[in-house]
Amino acid sequence: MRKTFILIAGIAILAAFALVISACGDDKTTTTSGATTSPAEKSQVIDISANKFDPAEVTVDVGTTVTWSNNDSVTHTVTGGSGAINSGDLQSGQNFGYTFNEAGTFDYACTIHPDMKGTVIVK
Ligand SMILES: [Cu+2]
Repeated sequence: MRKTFILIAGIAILAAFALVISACGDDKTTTTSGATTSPAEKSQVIDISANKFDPAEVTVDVGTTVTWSNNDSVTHTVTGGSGAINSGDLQSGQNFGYTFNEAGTFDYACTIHPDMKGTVIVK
């Protein structure tokens, strides 16, 4: 009678052990799959509305693509960077993208509204 009880207790302990080990195994699998990440693309959006670039000044990493989005009701341009950046006429609803592959400070403006100015700092 007593031996049977010890045997049952032993089996119960072994079963509990097996459960803990399998639970640990599950955790490990979840952690491994959760750690998988894809590299983030570098991008920055600048909104154009109410005759303003918003934000007017941005700091980005080398290789970042900056996209200007004309959400205004009138045509603007994104012109500067010593001529490197030139969107031409950007109609309402149009976007213009430029990838900055060199570090530096790039000032730009709208040729239609010279008061509209912005700066992209690339580091
Ligand atoms: Cu403009």
